[in-house]
Amino acid sequence: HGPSVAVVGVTGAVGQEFLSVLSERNFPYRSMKLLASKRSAGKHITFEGEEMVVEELTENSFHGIDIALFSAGGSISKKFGPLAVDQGTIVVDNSSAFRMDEGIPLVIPEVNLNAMDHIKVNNKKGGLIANPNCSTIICLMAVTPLHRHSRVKRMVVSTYQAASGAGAAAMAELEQQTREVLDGKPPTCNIFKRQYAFNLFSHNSSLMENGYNEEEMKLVKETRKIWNDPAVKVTATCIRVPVMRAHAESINLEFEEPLDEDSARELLRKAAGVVVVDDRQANNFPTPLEVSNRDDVAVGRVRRDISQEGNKGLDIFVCGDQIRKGAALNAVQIAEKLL
Ligand code: 11C
Repeated sequence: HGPSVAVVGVTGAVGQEFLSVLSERNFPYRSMKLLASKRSAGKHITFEGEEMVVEELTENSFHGIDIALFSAGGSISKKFGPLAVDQGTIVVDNSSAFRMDEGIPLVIPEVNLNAMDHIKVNNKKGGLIANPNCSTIICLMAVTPLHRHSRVKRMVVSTYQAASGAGAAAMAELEQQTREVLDGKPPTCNIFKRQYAFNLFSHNSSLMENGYNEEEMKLVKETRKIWNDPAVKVTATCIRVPVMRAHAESINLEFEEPLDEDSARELLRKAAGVVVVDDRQANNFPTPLEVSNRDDVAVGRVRRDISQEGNKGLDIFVCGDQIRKGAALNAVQIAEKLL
């Protein structure tokens, strides 16, 4: 019983995490197909105790597949996503290819599950659901419980983003560079073309005409779409830091109605998928290391923004595993909701 499932991009960092999350959550599947580029086809992967062979992704890969989890980059999604949908497959796409397309639901299950109400797995019609960018997911997991209570008018986000957001090769390069620098050798700079270990730099996505990079504009546009609130004001600065797999975000909020810090903490404590780590006495707050390999997004440093009038501003600090809730877990949760 259960749907037939395909994982596209299975050898990547998110692809591997898809398998871990599917297995950990006992996702009910009838069959599992592992797909990747020609380069990776033929590799052996052990999944749930069974040795499986990675197949090459082709136009015919989706025959009889109910749900396909895609994480192989935007161009692969653009080419193969619609082909899969035509064959009756429901695609959950982790790339940015379709996120802003009208009619494509952009979903964080805890936030806007109703956006995918019309997509069902058993009518064989196919469909496409987009997984938001990791920075957006981690941010909105923390901010939405507050926004539901008192509408957020404006949000200023500053990110500290891990290597994993740029893929498995970037994670490997961070490790390699760290060793090289400690050994007094010149660091290997294949991925970001600069020293990453013991450094940080503005996010590597393309700069746009307005001076923002793509990652920053994703936070702006995706928030508006997910909240279905075109008026919400968002600005962001995205920075890559030498952390392995969890993003951190400092978020400043301006609310329409007053919201004090105790009420905010209470709302966050009750929110699904959120854990509050906010111990001022011990100076203990969320860290990327402590949320790594964890499902929940951690929130702390909850405090009134003293620069805003009338209890209408808060500052928070958020950490979330980029590969897990930022990508694979969110996509698997979407797939679960389809069943
Ligand atoms: C990062 N968020 O951390 C990026 C990577 O739109 O899915 C994912 C880009 C995307 O670098």
